Amino acid sequence: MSVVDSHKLREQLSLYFIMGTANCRKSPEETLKAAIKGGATMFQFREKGPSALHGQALLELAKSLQCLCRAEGVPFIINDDIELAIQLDADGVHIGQEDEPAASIRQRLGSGKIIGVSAHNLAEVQQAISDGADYLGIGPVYPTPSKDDARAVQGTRLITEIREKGIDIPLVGIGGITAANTAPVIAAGADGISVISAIAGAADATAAAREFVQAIERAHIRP
Ligand code: 3NM
Repeated sequence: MSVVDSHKLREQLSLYFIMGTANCRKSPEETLKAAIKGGATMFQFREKGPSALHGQALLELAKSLQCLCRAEGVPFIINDDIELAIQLDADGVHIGQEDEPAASIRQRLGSGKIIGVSAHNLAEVQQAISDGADYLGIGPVYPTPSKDDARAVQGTRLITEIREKGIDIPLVGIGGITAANTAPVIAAGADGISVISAIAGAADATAAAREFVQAIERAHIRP
């Protein structure tokens, strides 16, 4: 059973920034600092790809990003690597469909940790909920440059369907989201949006995050 406060989690999911070294224009630390300064409310460390760090270098970077998050009161979530999350006492983990189910991860992490699951259809959504996921990542909403094995683009259809069925779990839309195309994702019923490239790849990550904050606020006022 999860003891995560879902009201607080919805707020934390508002602007959920994700990145690893491969995604950054500047250093990961500078990029994360800039994104948080601009208003990112949650962070996921996602170290993927051929240039991904391993071993001590991975641990050192994860610790330094966690330290930045702690200083700003932003939850620090680790993608996939449950051992690293346990070692660092991270605030949570995010897993895909290929990973160990949320229920057994919950036992290993202990109570009070956030578990997010990527889901791409209603069956995966229902399974993740019964496994005890705290929040879902639903995507790809738009075409994405950041995930080689992304599923078919699905727009906001699944988010709408989840809410129409009365499923109330906290969730974010992900995949190709920019400040300009944020509004339909929030209007469909997402609590927030998850972003890699539109912030990590921006010349000014603070300005990019600020644009998202404004777009999200506007979308809540005028759905
Ligand atoms: N998961 P960007 S799409 C990490 O569909 C990830 O589950 C997705 O990056 C999914 O903001 C995606 O650059 C990449 O499009 C998101």
